[in-house]
Amino acid sequence: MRIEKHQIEAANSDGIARHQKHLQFTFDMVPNAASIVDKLSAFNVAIPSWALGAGGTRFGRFSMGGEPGTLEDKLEDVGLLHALNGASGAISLHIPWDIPDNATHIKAMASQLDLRFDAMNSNTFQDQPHQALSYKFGSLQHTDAAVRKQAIDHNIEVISYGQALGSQSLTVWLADGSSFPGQLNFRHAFANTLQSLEEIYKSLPSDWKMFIEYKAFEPNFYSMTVGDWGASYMLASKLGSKAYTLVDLGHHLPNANIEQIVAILLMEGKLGGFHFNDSKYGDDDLTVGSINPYQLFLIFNELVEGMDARGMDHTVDLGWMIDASHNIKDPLEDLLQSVEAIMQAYAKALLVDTIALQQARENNDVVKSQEILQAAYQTDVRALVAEARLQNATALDPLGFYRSFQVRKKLIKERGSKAVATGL
Ligand SMILES: [Mn+2]
Repeated sequence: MRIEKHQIEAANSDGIARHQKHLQFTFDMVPNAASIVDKLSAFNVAIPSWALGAGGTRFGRFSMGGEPGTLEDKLEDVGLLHALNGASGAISLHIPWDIPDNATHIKAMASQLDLRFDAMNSNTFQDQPHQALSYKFGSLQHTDAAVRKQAIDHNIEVISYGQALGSQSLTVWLADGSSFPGQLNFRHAFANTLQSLEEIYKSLPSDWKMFIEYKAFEPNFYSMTVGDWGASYMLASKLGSKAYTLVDLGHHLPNANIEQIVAILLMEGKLGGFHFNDSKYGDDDLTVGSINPYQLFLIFNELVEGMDARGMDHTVDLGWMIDASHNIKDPLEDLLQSVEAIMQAYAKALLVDTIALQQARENNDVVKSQEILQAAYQTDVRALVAEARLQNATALDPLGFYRSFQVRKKLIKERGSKAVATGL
């Protein structure tokens, strides 16, 4: 199904007077409001193809009905989000869950929906039917060169699928590691991983980036071979200028200072991409901003400051993506909430008084420094985010439109109540 512009315009007319009032108030309070709206309207966050169906846990999975059963359906779902918020104009595909059998057709469909292809994701964390060798004991780290070769070849194949679609990056996340002491020679596992990545890197087109994602624990519970930003940074540095570290918010040990990690990686020119989600206990894959929105703001504060310090373009110089699992909510509603939380954190980071903050820091005025950040964080930026959507001719209230238009009900009618998306 598609949502037409005139349907959105009609719905917007209801709330426009209230919005204008709210916007005027915000413009009066925020000095650089107009430029913030421009930056917000240019900002996009990629939607991963695996987040469009209901996620599951080890214990169960509860389908929403009307889930996208094909790659075309997935594109259509992201197209719906983008039509509503104007900020979801990219999709990140996962191979083998989303093999584009007819790349020309898929590309044409994406361009109709105003979508581009973000990072391609390889999968060596599970075995596929008809796969010759098992990844039970790892992939790029494996003791057996034949298993490593199979995993290398898979990644190279993923690059070629991405090239056909116009993607320009490969994200490598490895489940490799060990679950018991003694199982693994840490040095050999790391060396094998580096050597395997070098093989993949050789096949990376000159205008592509390779993102190396780290994760502290799970599925392995004793050691993860790429377990933290240090390991990822080391691999990215050894590989070369096209390799970068990717930060996933849920992939740290509890209470890690993620904003500091982001700042240091950015300074070194080695932060490549970002996976947004939120968590309470571990890699919980919850809705962005639902548990700790202040941390999200502090991260964005470092992102904006660090990118500006290097003259980077906020919209394209880092890979922005949501990586979450929607277990009990309608995935599309959850994604609308996630994008909204990201836009709000970004907007708040843009209104930090950086000159005053710098001065307060130089004077070691701890109280003033904190006050400056809090003043930005506590500003109500919702009207600015909504105005950015209006500039893009999208919905004033995406979630409200989604519900009143009964999108899920229509999707169930179209695809059936038993339609299940590929993925975990
Ligand atoms: Mn991730």
